Amino acid sequence: PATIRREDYRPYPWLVPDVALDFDLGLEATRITARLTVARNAEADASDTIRLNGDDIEPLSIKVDGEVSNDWHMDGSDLILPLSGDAHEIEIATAIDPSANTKLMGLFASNGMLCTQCEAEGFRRITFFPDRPDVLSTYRVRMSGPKAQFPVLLSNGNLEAQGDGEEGTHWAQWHDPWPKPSYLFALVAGDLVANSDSFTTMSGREVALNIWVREGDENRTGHAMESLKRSMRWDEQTFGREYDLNLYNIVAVSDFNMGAMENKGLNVFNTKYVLADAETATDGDFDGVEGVIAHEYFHNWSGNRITCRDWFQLSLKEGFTVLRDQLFSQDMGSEPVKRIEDVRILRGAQFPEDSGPLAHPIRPDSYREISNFYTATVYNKGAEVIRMMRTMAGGDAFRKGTDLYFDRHDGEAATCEDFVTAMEDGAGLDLTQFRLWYSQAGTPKIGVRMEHRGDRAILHLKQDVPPTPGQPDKAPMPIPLRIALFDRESGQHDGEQLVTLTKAQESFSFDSISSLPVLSINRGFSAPVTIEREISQDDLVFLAAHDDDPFARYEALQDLVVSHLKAAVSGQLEEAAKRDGEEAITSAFASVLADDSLDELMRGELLVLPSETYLAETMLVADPAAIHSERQALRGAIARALESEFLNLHERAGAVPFGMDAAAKGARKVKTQALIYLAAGNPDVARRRAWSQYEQADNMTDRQGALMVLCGLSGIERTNALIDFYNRFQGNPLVIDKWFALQASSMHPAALEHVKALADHQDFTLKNPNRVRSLYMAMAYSPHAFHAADGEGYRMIADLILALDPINPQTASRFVPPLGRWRRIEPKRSALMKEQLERLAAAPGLSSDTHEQVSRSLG
Ligand code: DPP
Ligand code: ZN
Repeated sequence: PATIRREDYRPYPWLVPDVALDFDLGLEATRITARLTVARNAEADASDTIRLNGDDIEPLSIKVDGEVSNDWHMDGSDLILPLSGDAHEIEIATAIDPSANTKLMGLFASNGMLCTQCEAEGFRRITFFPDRPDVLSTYRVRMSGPKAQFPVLLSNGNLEAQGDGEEGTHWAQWHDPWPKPSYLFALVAGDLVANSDSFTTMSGREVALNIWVREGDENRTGHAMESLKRSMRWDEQTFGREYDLNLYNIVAVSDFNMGAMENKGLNVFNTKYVLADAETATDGDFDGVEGVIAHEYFHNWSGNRITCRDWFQLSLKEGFTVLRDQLFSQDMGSEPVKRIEDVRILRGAQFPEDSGPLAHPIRPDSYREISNFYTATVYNKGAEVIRMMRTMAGGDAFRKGTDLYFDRHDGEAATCEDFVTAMEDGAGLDLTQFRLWYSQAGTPKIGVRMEHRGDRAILHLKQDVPPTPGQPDKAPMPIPLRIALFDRESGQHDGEQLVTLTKAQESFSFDSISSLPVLSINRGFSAPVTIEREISQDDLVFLAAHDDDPFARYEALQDLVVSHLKAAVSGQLEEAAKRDGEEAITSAFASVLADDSLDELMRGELLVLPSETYLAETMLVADPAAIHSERQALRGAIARALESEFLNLHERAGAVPFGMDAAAKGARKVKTQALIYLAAGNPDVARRRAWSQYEQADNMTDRQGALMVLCGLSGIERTNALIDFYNRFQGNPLVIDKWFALQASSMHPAALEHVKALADHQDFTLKNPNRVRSLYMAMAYSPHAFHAADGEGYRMIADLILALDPINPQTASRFVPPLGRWRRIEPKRSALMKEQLERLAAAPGLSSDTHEQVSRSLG
C-alpha cells in the first residue's frame, strides 16, 4: 500500500451511528450480514459515494435502503458505493473461511473455536466497513451456530437474548451500548468454561466477571482473576475511573499475534497472559499476567471511552495505558524493582529502535502498515513521555490533568495534542516546548559535568538529540532530571531537586556547598535519555554503596560495569587496569551481596549485568563476539572472587520455603542469579547445584532457572533435565514454549545447531505465533547465537521470515529489526546481515508488512 501521512487526515464523510451484524458461524464457512445506518457527517466534506474498506473479502450481495444495488465498484480491495441522500441503510453480505485465516487478523479459528482480532485493521477482513478509529458506532450482534461445537457465544456489551434454533443450532444476541470504533469489535464462539466472580464498583454496581478458557485450564485462572479485581479497584482509587458495563469477559486463545486485546467488554488474551500457577509459570510470568490484565482493563478508559482519531495517535492510548499499568504494578509489588525492570525493557528494546533505521517519533508522521508501529517507541517511550509530565507536575496536579482529559474527551476519538492540552489546562503545565517529545525521534544524549568554585557547585549540562531517518536536525527538548548532591564526607545530601534542561547547553548553580559533591542524576530515571557523565570510578563505587535512590544506586553499578566493559571490548585496557576495574566491580558486588538492608528482590536486580544488547547500544559500532566474551569473562572473575558468597546465597535462598510473598519471590530470584554466576566461575559446582535445584524444585521459577543454567553447560545433567522437562510438561503448550526458548537462547556453544534441530521437532509449527517466537525470537535476541561469525544466525532468521511471511506477515515482519541493526555492527558481520536483508528485499511476493520493514532497514 501507499504511504499514509498524518497531515493528510480528513474526517470521514459519513457517520455510522448503528451497526447490526449477523453471523452464521462455521469453522470453514462463516456468513456475515452487516447492516449499517449511515448519515452525512456535517463536519466533513460532502461526498456522493461511500468508501468501505475490505481485505480479502468479496461482497455477496449489497442492498441500499432495502433495494438490491448493482451500482457499486471496487477500488483495490475497497468497496465504493454511490449514496445520494443524507441518510441510508446499507446491507452487505460476505463469507469467509476462518480455518484458512492463518494471519490471525479478522475472524479466525483456533483449536476448534472461533475468535476475532480487529486492531488495527482486521475488521475489514470480516465485512466492508469504514475501518478507521474515528468512526464510532453502537453494535448489535446476532450469531448462530452448532450448539455442540460452539456452546458459548460471546460479543461486546450485554447479552440481550438467546435461544435454540433448528438442527442443533443455537443463537445469541449481544448489544454494546457504548459507541466504539470497529477495531474494538469482538466475537468468540467455542467450547469454553469460565472462572466466574464479581466486582462491586465504587458506586455500588455489581459487575459479573468471567475468564473463559478451554476445559482443564480453569484452575490456572485464579491469578488473572485476582489481578483483574485489583486493577478495577486501583483504577477507581488512583484515576477515579469506574467500569461501565455489568459484564466483563476475558477469553484466552492459544493462537494470537499479540499479548492481548482490549475489545469493549470482551478482552481476548493470548493464553500466555491468562494462565498461571506455580507449577507451570515463573514469577516473571505471574507479573506478566498481572501487568497485561491491568493494561487491557485500563484501556477501557484510556482507549475505549476515549479512543484515537487516527493510528498516528496510537501512543495516546498505548503510551498512557502502559504508564498506567506500570504505576499499578509498582503499587502492587516493589516500586524500585518495577522501575528498574521497565527501564531495562526500554533500554533493551526501545533505545536500539531509536538509534536504528526504524526510529520514529512516538507519534509517527507516516506509515505503510500500521501493524509495524506497535513498537517499543509508541508503547514504552510513549509511557516515559507521560511519566515526565507527571514528574514535572507532581502527582496531584497530574491527576487533575488526567481528570480533565477523561472529562473533556469522553466519547471522542482524540489526538495526542488533545491529551497535551488537557495536561496544560488541568495540571497547570506549559508544554509548548515539551511537545517536541511527540515529534522528534532519537534518544537524547545528556553530557554532565560537575564543577566546584568557591562555595558553589555548578552543574554543566548539554544535550544532543541524534539525527534519525527523515529528521537530520533536532531542536533541544525539555529534559526533567531529578538530582541530588552528595557530600563525600557524610555520605548524605540535602534533598532531591528537579532541574529541567531546556537548552542545548545550560549550567545550574548550587550555593553553600563546601566541596565538590558526588552527583546523583536522573534519579528514578526521570527522563528517557542517555547520561554521559564525567565521573570517576571511585564516585561510582560511592554511589553504588550510598545512593538512597534505588534506581540511581543500580545505575551506578551498571555504569561501573558498562564503562569497564566498553574499555575491555575496545582492547585498549592494559592488564593492570583491567584487573583494577574487575576488583572495583567485585568489591561493589561484594557489598551488594553483604548488604543486610537490601531485600532479595532488589539484590537480585543489582546483580544483573547489563545485557549484551544494551552494551552494544552504548558503542558506535559493536563487536558482538568481543562483548559476549568480555562480559562472560567479567562474570567469571566476579564469580571466582566471590564463590563462597554466591554459594552461601544459593544455600540461604534455597532454604526459604515456597510462597508468593516478596521475600520468597526474592529468594527465588537470587537463587538463580547465584547459579548464573557460579556457572561462569566454576561450571562443575554450578552443574551439580543446578541439577539439584532442578530436581528439588516445587515451582516453575526454580525449575526454569536451573534448566536455563544447565542449558548453557555441557554434560549429562543438561540432557537429562531437558528430557525430564519435556516429558513432565508435554501437553502444556506454554511450558513447551519455555523448553524451546531456553535452548534457543542458551549460552551453549552449539545453540544454533540446537535451534536447527528444534525447527524439525514434532511440536514445532509456524502456525502458532507463541511457538515461533519461543524458538526464533529467543535466538534472534541471543547475541551469541544470532551473531555467529559465519552469518548462519542471520541466514536462519531470513529463512524464517521467508517461510513465515506467506502464513503470518504480521509476525514475520517482527523478525526484521534484529537484522536492521547492521550499520551498528562490526564490518564483517554487518556485510552478512545486509546480505540477508537484500536477499529478503529481492524475494518475490513479500507482504507489505515485511517489505516495509526490510526497505526501511536498508534505506
Ligand atoms: N491494543 C493492544 C494492547 O496494547 C494491542 N493491540 O493492549
Ligand atoms: Zn495496549
